[in-house]
Amino acid sequence: MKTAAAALLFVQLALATAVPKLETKISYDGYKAFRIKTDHNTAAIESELSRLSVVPLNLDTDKHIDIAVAPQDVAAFEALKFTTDVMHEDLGADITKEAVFAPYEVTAQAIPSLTWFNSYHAYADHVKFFSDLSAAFPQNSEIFNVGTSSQGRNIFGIHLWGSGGKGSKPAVYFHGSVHAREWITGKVVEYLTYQLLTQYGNNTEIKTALDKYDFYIIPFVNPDGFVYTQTNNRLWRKNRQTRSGASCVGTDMNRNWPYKWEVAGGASTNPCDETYKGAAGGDTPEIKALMAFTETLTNGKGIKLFIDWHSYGHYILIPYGYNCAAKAPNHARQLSLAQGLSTRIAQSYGTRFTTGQACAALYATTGDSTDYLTDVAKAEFAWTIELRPGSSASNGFVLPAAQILPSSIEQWEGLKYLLANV
Ligand code: 0X9
Ligand code: ZN
Repeated sequence: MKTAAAALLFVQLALATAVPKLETKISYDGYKAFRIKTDHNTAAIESELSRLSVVPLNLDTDKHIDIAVAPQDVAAFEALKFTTDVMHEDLGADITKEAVFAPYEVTAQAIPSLTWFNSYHAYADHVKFFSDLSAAFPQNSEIFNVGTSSQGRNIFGIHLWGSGGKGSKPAVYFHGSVHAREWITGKVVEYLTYQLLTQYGNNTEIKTALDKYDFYIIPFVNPDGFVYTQTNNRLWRKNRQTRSGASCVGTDMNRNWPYKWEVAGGASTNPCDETYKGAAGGDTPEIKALMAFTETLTNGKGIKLFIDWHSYGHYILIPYGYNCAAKAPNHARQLSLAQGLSTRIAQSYGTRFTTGQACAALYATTGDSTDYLTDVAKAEFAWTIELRPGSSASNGFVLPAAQILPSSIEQWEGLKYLLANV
């Protein structure tokens, strides 16, 4: 099992120096982002980096280290002569471009227009998009709430159903935006929802799928974090929960699910770290609400397929994360289905997704959603999908808006394959 202890220490040190504690908007203007090839020298490279003001961007640091270097340290970093690719010449400039949100338009039929997928949007508009979409298809959808976030926002979802009526079929269940900065996930989940609803009436393949499954799609399971990325810090990951006695804000919701939460090595116990697991499994209001909702699905018609949408890296990850030796009973079937999905995704634009067990293919985690969904909630398939970009991209969490549609289309093609074969 790979542990991320060294990486976590690095993240902690780097954040301590790079991120001011003030509640002002953090500027990444002039930050240059690099992907460093590690060649098995991760620890040595991290030790050099600890002397510079850098913001770490990835956790799978034994393969490569992605960082944004503060303007004053770019020259010193380049003098280190690591083997690098540039991810952002100027991260702040790319964030500024990304924040140009196109106006929200609806069609004559009162359905949101496809132009929605040409840009990112403000959180309030996402909420409106889903309520408008649902209002346009009242026979097949409704908005639901699973509870409230630590700052009191609704955690909303959209429920889709087909000819069997509401709640009559096994669940296909999606979570988006658990990590606040992974903006592409909300957009892709929106596109999948949009296609399911708008094509139900005129596409047999989609009608068959929606007649067979109830879909429960929660596009923003971490609304506070998402809003914070739009108001204060584009690179925020965790929720926004404060804790007495802790000077740092936020818990990594993907380390807080109470299954094997107590196992050491796959999360941090330091509230200032990016992978802080919380003081107890399920002690974040968001995960509490999601657990209660998930239980209703398990106790209802059961969960056929769960996908937790993340970015970035191009991965389709199957359980388990907490221990590389622990396999789901249907491990071989999950792997072959994931490989089939990867092949189908590549057919649209040649995008290659790596498939494998989460622990081995990426790194070990404890308290992640898919372990809980597999073991406690009894989902037949519970996966993490890490969306664009992949390893050769000149960007990371700040994915150009021009990639929203291609990202969405390749996943839509993949989802159709999954629904026909799961
Ligand atoms: O670390 C995570 O929570 C996920 N990656 S991300 O870069 N989006 O933060 C991966 C979770 C998948 N589980 C394991 N790798 N065990
Ligand atoms: Zn993530």
